[in-house]
Amino acid sequence: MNMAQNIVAGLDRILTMELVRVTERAAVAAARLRGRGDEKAADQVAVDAMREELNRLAIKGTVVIGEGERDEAPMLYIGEEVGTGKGPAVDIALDPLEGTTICAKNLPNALAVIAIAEKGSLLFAPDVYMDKIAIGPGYAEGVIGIDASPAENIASLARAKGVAVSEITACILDRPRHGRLIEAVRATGAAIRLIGDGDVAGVIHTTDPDETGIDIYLGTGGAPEGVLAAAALRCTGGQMQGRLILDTPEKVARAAKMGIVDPKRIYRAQDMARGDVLFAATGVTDGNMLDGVKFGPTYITTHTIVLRSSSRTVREIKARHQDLEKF
Ligand code: VTB
Repeated sequence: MNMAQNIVAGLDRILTMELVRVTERAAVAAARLRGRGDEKAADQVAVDAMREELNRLAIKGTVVIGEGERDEAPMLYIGEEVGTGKGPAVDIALDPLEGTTICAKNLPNALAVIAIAEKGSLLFAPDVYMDKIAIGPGYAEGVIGIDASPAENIASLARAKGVAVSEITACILDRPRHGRLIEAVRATGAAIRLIGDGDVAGVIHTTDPDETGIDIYLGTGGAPEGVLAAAALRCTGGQMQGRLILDTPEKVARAAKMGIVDPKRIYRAQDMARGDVLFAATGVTDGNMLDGVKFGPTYITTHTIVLRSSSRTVREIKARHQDLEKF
């Protein structure tokens, strides 16, 4: 096969497999610290492992969504150049351990996550909250909207799905700020899956309701996590809308510095992650879609989902690692 065939649209598809190694490595590192009550340590080992593996890739990568600003995060900070430097220029959004608390408590759905896109294609999101709404694929555009009430969105989704409202399940982060949202959803008769953390997984779960039991994601969570979730939805199909919560002049100014001119803008998934996008997530703890890392007597198993937007391919990779030196 020549290179021209290999680079069909946008990113080189070879990178798909490379990304799997990156999230596998971070997930194994974090999994060793599952249930130890030490969020920081679990995050740190995941960051170290992901960075080491990422730096082996033949890319000229820039971290766009990372561990934080340069002064607060020594590794995988926003703006850090990663990869060998010899390869395509790409933007990277990552979270080596999405759900540090989940991992520390050994609860479901902690993930190691990465998304990669052509240079300039990922939203440069400040670390503020984002109001989010998402549903899976197969629905007409406009079935849900961020400015409609929870009752309207749930009724509209139920109609489109052809079920009673009582058969819809919404996923919401369990936070005091969601008190009114939770009340409004409960008043419709729909069910709620309350999650402690991990709204990247929460959004992704809407893409496979038969497997996960989740039809819609609602509520506010981190904006960086919003971009990661949008990257996944670009690959699986589905609809998402997000709006940054810039409720102080300081946040508006911070966002403006990152190039955000309209603080009230509603971003769809395709606005947050444009062009060809690759996305990979490996389970750290057991979850609704992915199994967590398992440590066997002589091997380690990992479960990864890897997605590519230009072909809409969804791959699940269960790996048995027998050379444990690499971890
Ligand atoms: C979510 C969730 C993350 O932050 O984005 C959440 O996905 C939002 O922030 O796992 P609050 O915790 O302040 O509500 C996490 O819980 C942690 O990064």
